[in-house]
Amino acid sequence: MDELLSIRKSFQDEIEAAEDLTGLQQIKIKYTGKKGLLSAKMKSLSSIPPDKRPAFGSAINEVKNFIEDILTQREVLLKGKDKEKRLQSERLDISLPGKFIPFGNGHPIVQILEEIKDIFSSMGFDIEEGPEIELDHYNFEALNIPKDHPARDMQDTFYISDDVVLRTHTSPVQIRVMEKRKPPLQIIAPGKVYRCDADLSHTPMFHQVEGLMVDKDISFSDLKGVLELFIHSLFGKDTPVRFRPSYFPFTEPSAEVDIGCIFCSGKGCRVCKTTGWLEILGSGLVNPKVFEMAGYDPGEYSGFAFGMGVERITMLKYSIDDIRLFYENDLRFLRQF
Ligand code: 2NM
Repeated sequence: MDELLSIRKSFQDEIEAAEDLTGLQQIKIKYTGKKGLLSAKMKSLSSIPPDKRPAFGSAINEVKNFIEDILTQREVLLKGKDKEKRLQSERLDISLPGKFIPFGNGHPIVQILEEIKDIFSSMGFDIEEGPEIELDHYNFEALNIPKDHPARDMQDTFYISDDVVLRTHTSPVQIRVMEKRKPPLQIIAPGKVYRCDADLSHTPMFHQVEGLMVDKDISFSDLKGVLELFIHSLFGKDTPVRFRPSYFPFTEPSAEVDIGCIFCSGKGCRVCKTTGWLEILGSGLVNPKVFEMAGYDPGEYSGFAFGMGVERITMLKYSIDDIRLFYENDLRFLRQF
């Protein structure tokens, strides 16, 4: 009985000292294992007098139950502490700022170009492209631009050779499409064009979008409807639009299209030179001579065409006063769009 008490006492001391699950496991084996202290006590039952066996047996069982209860309690406690320790050491600091990934954006000219293309695509226009190095024939001759026209001067056009130029507009794309396809035709030709000119509002390379619609019975009212819808999509549906008579060799009649000045709402300011209007594109009904040269019968077909400068439209839309800002690659400028 004394030995049983001292087993119980030493167990209590050891269990107090056990700091982890490994220590606990060793204690468990030492006391309750097959070759442990309590098993040894059970075996010793046979060597004591039979009349004392029941009392001694139940005393052993009591100590055994006590030890097993404490072991279970301790195990639960240490497992909890263990988990807590792992959670602490594996903890992620989600309050740390993330790695900065710089966002890019399209160049402002590209953004407006895409916006213009989207508007005309939604009206059913196909997008056509062509060469930037162009034959004099497609750039001038087929557009009814006469030999003595100022645009054909060395001063205004980049010549590669006598009959090869950097295109000065994207109209040659439209001539090439007319040669290949029969009407009905509804296309726009966006892209880079080149003119020998440089100041606050001109760069030697700039972007244009030209458009062409050809079918039986296309009239000036079709031109007005398409361009008004385009302008209202790009500048807002309350923007005033006016058509002003003009002249181009490739259209007859021709009209310049103005919008009410977006800076002074038409009252007159420095930007619109007190007129209250801003010119944003040129247009007209395709000259029958142009159709003839492209192989279309002007008696059967009619059409309208138009052209605009993307830089000019972007400058108006964002109040930019110097076209060269687009091509200096200054990120302080480009990041604003
Ligand atoms: C403009 C103004 C008016 C135009 C004409 C043609 C073609 F190929 F059909 F003859 N393409 N683009 C045109 C007409 C361009 O730009 C200010």
